[in-house]
This record gives sequence, structure tokens and C-alpha cells, in this order.
Amino acid sequence: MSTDALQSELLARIYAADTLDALEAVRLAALGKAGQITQLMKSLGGLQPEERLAVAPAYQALRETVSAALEARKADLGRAALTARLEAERIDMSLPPAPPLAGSVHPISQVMDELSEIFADLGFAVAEGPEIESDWHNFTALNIPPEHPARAMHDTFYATPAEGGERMVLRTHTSPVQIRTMMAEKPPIRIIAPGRVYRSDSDATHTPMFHQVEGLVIDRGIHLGHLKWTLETFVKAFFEVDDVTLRLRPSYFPFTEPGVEVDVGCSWENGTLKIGGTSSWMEILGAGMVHRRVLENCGLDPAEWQGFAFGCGIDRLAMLKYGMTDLRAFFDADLRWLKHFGFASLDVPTLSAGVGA
Ligand code: 2NL
Repeated sequence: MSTDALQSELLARIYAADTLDALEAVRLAALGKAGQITQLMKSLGGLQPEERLAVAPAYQALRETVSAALEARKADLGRAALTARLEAERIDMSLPPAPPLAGSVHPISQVMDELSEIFADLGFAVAEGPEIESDWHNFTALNIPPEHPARAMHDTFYATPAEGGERMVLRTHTSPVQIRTMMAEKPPIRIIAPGRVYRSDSDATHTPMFHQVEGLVIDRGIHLGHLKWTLETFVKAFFEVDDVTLRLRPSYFPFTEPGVEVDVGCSWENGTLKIGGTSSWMEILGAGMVHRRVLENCGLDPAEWQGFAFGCGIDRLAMLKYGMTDLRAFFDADLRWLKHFGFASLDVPTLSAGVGA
């Protein structure tokens, strides 16, 4: 075959190749070890010098033309492949995630978002702190000195201290977050501290890790009336019930004076407890006025600043609102349970739509 005919044939095959793989096959057939052009080049070695001079330029030109055509075609096919892939993988980032990929929001996360929403509306910020705490922040600052009997009641997980280091604990409540805030910021302070807490306790109604939310207000002239109004407003918004009565009973916490236990009025309807009315009472919170020694430990003068604080279990709040009966199922990661009790990821709680709508 003449070099012209071979060139025409190869160029035709190059332009006919419609994938990178087909193009590679053409390249091998022309320029590979046993390719047609390679054979021609090799045959030059067996020619007389004058013969070689006569045909070599045509062979070289053939090799260059075919090489260039292969490169050009390769670039075209690469561009086309990229365009096709971009088209196929096109994603509209403004669309919500496809439901089957979205998973669901755990009821505890949902309730935490509801709490943040309700308290943000009352001017509270959300505060966070470490789950591995110093003994001082978790206990001593809260008027629970070493050897205080309240320490035994907390079923604390203790970390082995580093040599010469401070003894650390897994926080038994989120109060140390409030301690850190009082030490770092100037009043007025309005925060809630939701998060994980740990106690070495495990049975049908206790898990060694659970969730707590605490609230703290520090300002001038704060009294129990502010506490009661705040909790009433919270309970109304959270349970979406207007007819809410709270009952404060005297109680004791080392970090409050006075301390109160807070019951919410409720009634039995067809075998289920409903928030509202006053025919029954259910304890939902512990609270009180911040103990003057706690204020002093945080560098606040109790003659100038007063405050109230409260704490309650988030897991129990979620069970009451959404009707779960087994606490331990919260942490089993059972897909059927998560599907049943989980929330759509775009079902963000807002006050205007109703926090639990
Ligand atoms: C409960 C309810 C409570 C607090 C938590 C608190 C935090 C600071 C100062 C004073 Cl920094 N109080 N938190 C107060 C009363 C109750 O939790 O049943 N706890 C065992």
C-alpha cells in the first residue's frame, strides 16, 4: 500500500473512533510495536542509502500526520467525555436532598433544636462546654466540696489522672458550662446549656449517658417570680398547651438557695397523661436561685448579682412529648425505631410554625 493510501485509511479510522478505547486500538495498530507505521520505519534499516533517502521523508511525514491526528482526536474525545460526564452528574444545589438519602433527625436532636428555638426567643444564648471536666468545675464550684455526700449521689465516672495532674470527670450535669460562662462573661447572662452528661447508672429508666438542659439567668434583682414565668413560658411553648399550671415545691440542691422541684399540672385522658389541667402533677424540672457561694466562686458579688437556674432531662422531655415508652431505645440505633420516631431533616422547629408542628 502507498503511504498516501495508508495515511487516508488511518485518518479515516482515527475520525471513526468514537471512544478513547477505540482510538487507542487505532494507535496501537499504527504506531504500536507491531503497528503498520512502525513496520515501515523498521523496514528502512534494510534499504540501500539512496532508497532510504527516497522514502524516509514520506514515512516521517506519515508518522507525524498520524500522530498529530491521534492527539487531536484524543483531545476531542476527552472534551466530549468530560462534557457528557458533567451533564450526567449535574446537581442542582438549590434542591433539597433526595428523601431516601436524607436519613432522619433523632428525637433528641429535634427536642434540642426546639429548646434552642424557644429560649432564643426569650433572649437566651446556647452555651457549650467540655464533656470531660475538672472536678472543680463539675463539683467544687457548685458548692459540692470533696467529701460532700452529693458526690456519691452523682455516680460519677472518674478518669485516671495523669501524673501530678488534676482529677477529671465525665460531667454529671451541664452546670459546669454555666460556671465557665459566669467566669468568662459579665452579667447580665441568659444561657441554656444542652448536652450529654454521664452517670454510672444503668437500668430500665437510666442510661449511663443521657441528655440534660440547664438554664441560667444572672442579673440585678432576679427572683423566683422570674424563674416561674420563664419555666411557664417554656412549658407552654414546648408542649404547645396554653392551659399550663406549674407547682413549685421546696427542695434541696447544694448549688441553689432556695431550691425547688417543679411539677406541671396534667390530666389523664384515655389512659395517656396530657399536659394541662390540675388533676395530676408530674415532676419535670429542678430549679432554684443560684447559691451565693456559687456566685462568689465565679467571681460575682452576690450583693449586686442574683440569678436563677434550672435543669431537666432532655430524653424524658422527648418521651413525654412524642410518646416513647422505653428510654433505652433512644440509644439502640434501631432503624425501624429511627424511621418511626425520627423527624424529616427539613422539619426545622420554628415558633411561627409551632415548635413541634
Ligand atoms: C436537677 C435539676 C438543677 C441547677 C440544675 C444550677 C447551675 C448553676 C447554679 C445553680 Cl451554675 N444551679 N443548675 C439548679 C437546680 C436544679 O437541675 O434535678 N438536678 C439534679
